[in-house]
Amino acid sequence: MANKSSWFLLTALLLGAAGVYGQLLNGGFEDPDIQQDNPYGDIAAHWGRWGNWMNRETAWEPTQSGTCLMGYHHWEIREDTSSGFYQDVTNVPAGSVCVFGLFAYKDPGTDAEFVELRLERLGGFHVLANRTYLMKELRASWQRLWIKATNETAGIRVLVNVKPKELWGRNGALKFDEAELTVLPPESSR
Ligand SMILES: [Ca+2]
Repeated sequence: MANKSSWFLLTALLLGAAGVYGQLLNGGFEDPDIQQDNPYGDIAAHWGRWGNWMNRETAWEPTQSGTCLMGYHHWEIREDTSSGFYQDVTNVPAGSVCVFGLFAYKDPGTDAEFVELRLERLGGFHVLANRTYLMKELRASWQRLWIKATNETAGIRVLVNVKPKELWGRNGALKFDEAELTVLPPESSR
């Protein structure tokens, strides 16, 4: 009985901690960036992006939440370079177990190479863990993708990278929504 009580207490502490650390901002892509001089609203607030045709969309359906999502216009891509989006999260103690997940939806016929989820050191360019999903692993319905890593230094970057089909004649689109980061801090930080 004591063990059971301890387990409940530990779970409560972890769940509480998960709420305190590492919250992603605008994980559902509902808010546009209004800092930059961009009248289209295709940049999501609190998210960085690179490459072409990775846009916040307000009229694509279905969404997983709200009325907006991040849409990859694979059929529009004219080069073989990747596109993606990322967010730096500062309030994550070093040594935390971090789980980054988001929902993905593959339009029928989409023939991109892959979707890659990454956790990187805060500020990027040092990969802690990555996971690649091929198109055959994705469905024309919302499914949750995820990646887990322990950060070596404080903070973390969550990142989604999409590689288009290598050859000309690209089809389809990918939708992303409801990004979420769960952080379990090390016992020493408590
Ligand atoms: Ca949304």
